[in-house]
Amino acid sequence: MHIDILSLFPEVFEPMLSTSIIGRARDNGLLTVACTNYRDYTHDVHRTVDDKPYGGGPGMVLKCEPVFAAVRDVESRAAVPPLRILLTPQGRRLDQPLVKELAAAQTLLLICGHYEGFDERIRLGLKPLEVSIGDYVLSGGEAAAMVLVDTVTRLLPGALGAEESVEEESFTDGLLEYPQYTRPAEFEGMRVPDVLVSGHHAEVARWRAEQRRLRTRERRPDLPAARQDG
Ligand code: 9D3
Repeated sequence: MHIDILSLFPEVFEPMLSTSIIGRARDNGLLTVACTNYRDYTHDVHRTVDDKPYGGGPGMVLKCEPVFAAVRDVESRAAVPPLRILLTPQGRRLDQPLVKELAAAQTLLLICGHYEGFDERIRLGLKPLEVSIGDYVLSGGEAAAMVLVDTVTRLLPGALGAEESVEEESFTDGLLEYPQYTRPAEFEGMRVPDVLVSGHHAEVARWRAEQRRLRTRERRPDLPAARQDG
């Protein structure tokens, strides 16, 4: 997969893109990422990317010209037309089914704003899929784009090692994880449950399955998996 990210702060992505699973996916050639600054597509001396809203009101609005120019330039160099994604609080909420849809694309183009809104003609002219990562206010689309890249990368074939893949399986059954412990067997008066220390594999499995059901019902009654009887 190839991902282009357009942003006023392209430098914020590099550390997370070079670390852990995303870094390894890039090293292994499963993923390429390119970050581009809208400011490189301005022509005035102040390199203006935003302006006051028509009709008045607070804040600034991201201008059409640098966004369209950046999108067109990046796409002109792409092998296939990318799936255009606008990161916005008004978008479709990102969840694992949407992540799966996005992971099926060959190329993604992520369009980030910062502080300000987008000129509406960016939506009208570029017809992007609009995506939100949840109902809270971010300072910009960059953190949301990073979340999207992370979640999509995990689904690329070969991105996860064998051990990590098992984890992936257990989340897609819709239940929360069971509690985990490592040594020491007692820490500040808190003991590891006897069943885990027992070495009784069938009982460990039963305890973990039970803990997952209890946790899901207690913490996430909204999840479909919480409604299963038993
Ligand atoms: C408080 C400002 N709001 C009223 C003018 C509008 C607003 C504009 C831009 C609110 C947040 C932002 C910046 N957020 C994003 O660009 C963003 C976002 C988010 O804030 N929450 C969840 N998902 C996303 S995706 C992009």
